Amino acid sequence: MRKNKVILSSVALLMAAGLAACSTGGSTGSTGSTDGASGGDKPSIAFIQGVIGDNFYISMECGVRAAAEELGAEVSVQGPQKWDPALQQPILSSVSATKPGAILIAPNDVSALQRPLEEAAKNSKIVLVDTTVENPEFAVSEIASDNLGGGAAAFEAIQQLVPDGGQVLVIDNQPGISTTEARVKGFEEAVGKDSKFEYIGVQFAKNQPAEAANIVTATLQRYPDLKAIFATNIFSAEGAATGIEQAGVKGKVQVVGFDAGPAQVDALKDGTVQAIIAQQPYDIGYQGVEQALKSLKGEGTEKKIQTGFTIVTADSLETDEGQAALYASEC
Ligand code: T6T
Repeated sequence: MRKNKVILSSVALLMAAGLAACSTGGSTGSTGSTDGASGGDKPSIAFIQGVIGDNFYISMECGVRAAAEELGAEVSVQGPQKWDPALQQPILSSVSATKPGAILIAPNDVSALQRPLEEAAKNSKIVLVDTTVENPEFAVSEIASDNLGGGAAAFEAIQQLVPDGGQVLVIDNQPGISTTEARVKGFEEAVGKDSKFEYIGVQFAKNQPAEAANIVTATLQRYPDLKAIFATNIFSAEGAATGIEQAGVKGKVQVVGFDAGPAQVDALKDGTVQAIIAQQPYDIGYQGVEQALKSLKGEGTEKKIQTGFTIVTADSLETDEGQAALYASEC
């Protein structure tokens, strides 16, 4: 597997990271075995995504499947249709009822999934991948990007894109998500230290691109001098790009988005978005399986693993490193 590393880069700098080739086929939805702790000869691992159809979790699934194939585990993959704890919770309950050896999960909410996960931990080893909960002490491992650092890096990118400063907006998913809240916090701490910038606040698009596009339109009416937007995940960034396009302010308002799905890449190519922050979902998934298997063998696990990110711009997009950092659409 590829080595995990933290990369705090400037917009101009792009370092190696990203997505290695995925191993086996299979899209999101329920696949593979969920038949108890043994999974036949191999241990069974259930991966519950934050939401299906999100290239970040598709890439993570590729890492999960590759590790399972290399290290010997049966895998099932499923997730909610929408980012919604009320939809994810029943999936967790039904998966837990089958008593898989381990569950890898990206919880949709820091508090709503706390108790259900504590219950599930009575049947299975729990590895938190990407997001976490308020008190993750039941988990054998937590693996996530440096989200706080990623938020700060997003602001550094904006500083370089808008050296004279001005008004900046953040578009987030919704409150209660550990990852994107940390990105917002990292961004807010950084913007608060630069008096050239006026932070006009965070708005929530609920993982809906159309909502994010509306936020851009409404914000531009109120703040016609808006200089930059930080969009904290795939769907906020996708919608921010649409809003910029619709308002005819491409290149006038700079956009930095988290994640590197195909829509972000298209937006980078056409100049609607100036920089994207690619996480390492493949590595998170791969390492999630490694930690789960260690725990099932009674070996010690790493309680917390932090993975890095790569800032990709139009200039670095076509480099090998830029291409390697992009998310997968299938394994
Ligand atoms: O940004 C990722 C993930 O890290 C976050 O927790 C939720 O949104 C994504 O899946 C991207 O859509």
